[in-house]
Amino acid sequence: MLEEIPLVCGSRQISDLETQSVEGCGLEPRRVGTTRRALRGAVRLATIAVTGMALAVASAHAGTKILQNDGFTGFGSVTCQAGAVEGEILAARFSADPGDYPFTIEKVLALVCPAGFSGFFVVSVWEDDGVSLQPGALLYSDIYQVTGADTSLNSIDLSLQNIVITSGSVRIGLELFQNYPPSVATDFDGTITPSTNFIYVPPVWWFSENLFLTGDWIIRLEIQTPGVALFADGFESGDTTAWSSAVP
Ligand SMILES: [Ca+2]
Repeated sequence: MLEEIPLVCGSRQISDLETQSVEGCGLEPRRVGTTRRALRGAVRLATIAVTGMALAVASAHAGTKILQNDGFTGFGSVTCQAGAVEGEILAARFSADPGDYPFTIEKVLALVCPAGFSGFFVVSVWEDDGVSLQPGALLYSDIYQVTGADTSLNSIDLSLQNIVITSGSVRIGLELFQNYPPSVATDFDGTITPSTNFIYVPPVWWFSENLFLTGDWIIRLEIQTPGVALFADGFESGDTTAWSSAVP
């Protein structure tokens, strides 16, 4: 069972664009003897992007969108889910607008907490039917080192993995590779989107609300959509044959 510890997050205005580097490059995971596929490769490092400003910049790019279930604005309180233990997966599923398909997964963003605590998450991407507790086919999985921060999101770059979603939903999971800390925060806006947030407590998937969580995971997905090619003047087409020079 997860216990909730209130965490004051973003108590100062997030306006500096300073990027924090992740410490511990090249550290080996502490657990030995595992046969996980993820451990055979190098541990990847999540970068830390500044909340708010960084997301605003990202969403301004043509064809790039942020999918999220949480309502965290970058200011105020969140809840750090401190009861999570090794092997549990904190997960969320996302759907895009019809016009956004097919989309490519660019980044997974997550509010890792508490600040200053480093650890390892196995980041997984599954197909998802948008309804079931069980995810669909596993599309990607690898291990990343993360560091908690209360003014920024960890950013996991999957843009080179060529993960394309042609329809339906996608599920993102962050599996703890050690007991808390660190963990992932949920929002504190008093709402939880039903049947969208998950906790996998081996061997069972749960909807978060059925384990008495009351906030959405602050896990987000940056996607590259087909978008619409725009000319510099903002028009979608360069065909001006139907135009008239006559003043109406
Ligand atoms: Ca919420």
